[in-house]
Amino acid sequence: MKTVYTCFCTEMIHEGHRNILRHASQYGRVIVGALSDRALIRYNRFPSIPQEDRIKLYRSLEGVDNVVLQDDMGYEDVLSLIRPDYVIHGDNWKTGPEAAIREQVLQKLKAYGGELIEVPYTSNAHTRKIDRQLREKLAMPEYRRKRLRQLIGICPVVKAIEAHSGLTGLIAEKTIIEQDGQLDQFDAMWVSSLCDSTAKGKPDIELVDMSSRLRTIDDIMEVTTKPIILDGDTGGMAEHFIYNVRTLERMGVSAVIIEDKKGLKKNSLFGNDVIQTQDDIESFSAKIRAAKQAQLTEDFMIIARIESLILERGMEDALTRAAAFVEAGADGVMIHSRKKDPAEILDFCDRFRKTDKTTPLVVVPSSFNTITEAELAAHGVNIVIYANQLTRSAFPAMQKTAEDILRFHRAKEVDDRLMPIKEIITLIDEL
Ligand code: SPV
Ligand code: MG
Repeated sequence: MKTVYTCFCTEMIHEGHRNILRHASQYGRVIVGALSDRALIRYNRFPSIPQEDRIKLYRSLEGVDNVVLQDDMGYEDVLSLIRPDYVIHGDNWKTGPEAAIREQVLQKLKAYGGELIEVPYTSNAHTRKIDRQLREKLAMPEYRRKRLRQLIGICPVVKAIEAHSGLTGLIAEKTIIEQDGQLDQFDAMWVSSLCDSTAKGKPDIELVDMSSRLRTIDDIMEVTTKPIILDGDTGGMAEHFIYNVRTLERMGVSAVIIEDKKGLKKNSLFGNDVIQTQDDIESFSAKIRAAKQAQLTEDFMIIARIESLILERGMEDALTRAAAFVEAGADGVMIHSRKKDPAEILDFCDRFRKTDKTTPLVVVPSSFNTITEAELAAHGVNIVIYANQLTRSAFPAMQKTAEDILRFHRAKEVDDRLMPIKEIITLIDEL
């Protein structure tokens, strides 16, 4: 008997999936590939039920003979293993980032004489509603909050990009690329104090208060589902920080990173060019301890950011602080540097990992930007934050447009580099 293979990534079955199965069973024995969690998060959306449960769900469906785990978005490995006579898929993958995967499947099938069957993609009010419900579920605080910890468990390295508005949130949420037959996207968002302040035309000195920062987070949350890491600056007074932790948890923020500085905070990238005071270990540890005490969920993370390398206090100081802050209850450590050379960051990571194999490590490669995510992961880094690149790319583009409109007394000359009105209006989802 012939075999037919199809890959599912859903956790709610609708008539589109049933239609695929109905068609498939006309050609032979049906094997369904369940896309693994690891592959799924690179592809379209985060699973809200574990892969074991998705496998069980697919097994229970009429017309399914067998279910296997597909651990890669590309079909190369699974097709080599199963060598099905047919692969069946909806025709929606002919365009968009998935087109490259389709091409790969066609090549592979051609190589051994298999065939691709494409059925018209089912899109109606009911299937669209199910898709929307699945997405909305992920935006709920109880799902969003725990997603960062889940990602740390699944991904070799979690990639976060800066967001400071609904629009930048949408870019973080929706940007997806295809490269060498794989799809990729960001895992999380970083609500940077620098970019949030800059967007409001204010300096990065904890002048933009928590109410305003919460407003920014809410704007981002309204239109996204990915987890949020808040740049909490110094955390302020411990007596205030504990209340803010509760608020952030309730909203569904996944983590707050606070830095071991006190007094008037200046941006770290100034280093010692400005006066910045590091908090002492006891006082910062007490702040962490109080916040961990106040926290109500298991999901939320309080991450301690160490400024010793920024302030040139030395590696030993950084390592001593890291151990002390973990001891005080910190759920992760962020180490920062403004050197172009990543050597001191890597040295810290290696030495930290000698004694601590598990506490998540976070880095922000703004200055040491030659290093890749894979290299950082190889040194034990769990989260890489691209902290300000969206703001730094948008700002000069807007400035140049404004200058050119002034120069030419009309907008025609700038039009070529603008996103068409048609595109910008479709960027925003309507209910
Ligand atoms: C931010 O993005 O606001 C940060 C990272 O705190 S840095 O600007 O590098 O200090
Ligand atoms: Mg900051």
